[in-house]
Amino acid sequence: MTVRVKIHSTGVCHTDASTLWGRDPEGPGGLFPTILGHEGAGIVESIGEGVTNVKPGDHVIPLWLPHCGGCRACGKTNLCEKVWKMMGKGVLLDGTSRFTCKGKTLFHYMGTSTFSQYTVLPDISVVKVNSAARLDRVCLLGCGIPTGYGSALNTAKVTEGSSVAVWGLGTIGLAAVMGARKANAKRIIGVDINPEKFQVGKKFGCTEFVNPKEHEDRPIQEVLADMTDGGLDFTFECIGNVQTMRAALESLQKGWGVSTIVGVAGRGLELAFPPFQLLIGRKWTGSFFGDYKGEDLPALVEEYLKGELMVDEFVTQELQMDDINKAFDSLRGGKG
Ligand code: CXF
Ligand code: ZN
Repeated sequence: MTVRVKIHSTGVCHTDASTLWGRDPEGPGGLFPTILGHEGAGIVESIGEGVTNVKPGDHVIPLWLPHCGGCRACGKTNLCEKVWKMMGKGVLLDGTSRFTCKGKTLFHYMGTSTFSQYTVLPDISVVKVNSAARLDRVCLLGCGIPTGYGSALNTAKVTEGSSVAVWGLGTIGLAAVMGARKANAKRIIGVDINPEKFQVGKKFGCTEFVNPKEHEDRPIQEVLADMTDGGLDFTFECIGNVQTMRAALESLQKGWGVSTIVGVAGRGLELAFPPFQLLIGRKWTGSFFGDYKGEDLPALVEEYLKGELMVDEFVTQELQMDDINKAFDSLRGGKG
């Protein structure tokens, strides 16, 4: 049961860039030739037989992490067993590809392929959202914003009055900051080596900043421990760097601090750290799509429409499809 969607807008996520640049992380598959893109929004153009969740004309967000709703995992997580089996295979859940170019079959990407005028997806891979919302904004709810926002609200469950540090003030990190603010954290420290990010960080809720480049004489975990009476209640790694993941763990309060890995490390990289860090009760976890399911996205769209969720503020550049490579250049330069 499939749906054809006319894509209106798409964001460019760093995962698209990693795949394009030959540094595909575990997950998407890295198969070429393909149509990249997985952070889109569009309008249902037609539906196949048996489709009941959407109809032509509906505004939808494609889901790169759909779920069947019937397996063991669906009851507990957003990591559906049925979907997981097909992850990275470059085809739809039914094993087919619906794209060709000059007679040659193309691979799908993350089940969505939003860098396209039209895309075909399984019905469980689209969610209907309020048509009052701008599609060139809510496309960002297809990946980056929920990933960061949900890591703070759903995964770590940041508590009121707590202290938080976020490594990496890109889309994911800024969205984690926004989640921490929503949870009424008292202190939210942005950690980034690019001081240009501090201004924007403030807009999203950072109360302080630390630039590790200004503290090269000692480990950043010591700097943060000094600032926070021994350590933070919550830390978030939103870069995907195994060194900063370790620093984020070691910056926690002993006994109760929780560090959440949100950034995606390169394939094959491994973490090394003294297990004593865990013995003394520092806790490590990770967050995939912010622990959201597709069915949660309409509520985020409503939050946006009510002015309670920042989305417009994430947009750094708007380009036409023909100029898409400029978006990748911006990502490469740390500007987008
Ligand atoms: C990624 C995270 C790493 C696995 C594939 C999907 N998330 C979104 O870009
Ligand atoms: Zn993404």
